Amino acid sequence: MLSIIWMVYRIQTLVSVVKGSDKKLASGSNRINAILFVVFLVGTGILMFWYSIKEFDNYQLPIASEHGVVTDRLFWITMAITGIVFILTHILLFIFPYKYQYKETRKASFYPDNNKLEIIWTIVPAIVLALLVVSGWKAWSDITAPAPENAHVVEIMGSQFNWDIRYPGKDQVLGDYDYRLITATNAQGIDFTDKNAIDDFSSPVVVIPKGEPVLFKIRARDVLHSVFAPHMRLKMDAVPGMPTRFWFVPTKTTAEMREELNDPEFEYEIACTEICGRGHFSMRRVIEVVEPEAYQKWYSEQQSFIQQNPALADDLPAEAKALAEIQLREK
Ligand SMILES: [Cu+2]
Repeated sequence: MLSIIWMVYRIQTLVSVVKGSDKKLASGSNRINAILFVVFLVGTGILMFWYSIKEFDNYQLPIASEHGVVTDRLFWITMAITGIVFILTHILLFIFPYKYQYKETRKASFYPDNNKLEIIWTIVPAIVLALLVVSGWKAWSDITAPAPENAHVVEIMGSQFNWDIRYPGKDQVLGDYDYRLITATNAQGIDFTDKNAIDDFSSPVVVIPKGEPVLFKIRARDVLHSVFAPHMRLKMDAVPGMPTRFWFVPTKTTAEMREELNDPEFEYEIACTEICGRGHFSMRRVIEVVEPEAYQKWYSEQQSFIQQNPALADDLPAEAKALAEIQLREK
């Protein structure tokens, strides 16, 4: 097959040599190529707009946190500016090859430089980009500023392939941890010799109150993971050996969002957004946003790790063991 194509090509070349048409600067495909540029522009343009409009609701999830309004506004300002520039430059990029396709009768003019034009197209984008970067930087430093004192703390630890959730318990202080203490029952390596750890508890669902600051303390057990709660506009890497954090204020309860979306099955979720291995896709945790009173009630009803796994108290030093035993009696 290839040799036939090669033969045909050779014959064509020989024929053009005989006819003298090989002296021409452009072949017959010059015009076709020029037209294909326009076809590509229109075709991909239509595809892009069609897809963006069709999938718009999936890109633009309803916002359920205070700072989400700020990040979305920044996103759309950036999108508008870069979008307009993108569309204009691409129209020029593809229309010019068509308009200025090779013609025997036309001669290109020599136009080596224009300082004024170059200054304009350097300074204008520099100013616009500086404004975008500065406003983005300002928003980011506000969002990542230290959490308020009264923030509700939730620890989220990523591992292959799960999120382990820990709450500080009644004392509102998370106990220490150490990776060397990790066992099958103590997956998070909690150090129960620290008295702050005795009342820590775990939950299969991340329950948080509406309208109050929540601080996620994030870490990873093995590889890089990343906490992503799209409705909260929250994304933060979970890095082994380097704790990270993100605080925010949820603005709509799960029930309110269900009503708004007219979807009784709706759940807020945390997904892992760092390709962390084979089970990456399964790293999902539901976030349940409830009214503050319901949160307090739920919080006070939870059983601590020690209450759920009394064996954890066995090897503890006397002081911690005494505290653990008080808890076990309360059970
Ligand atoms: Cu992961």
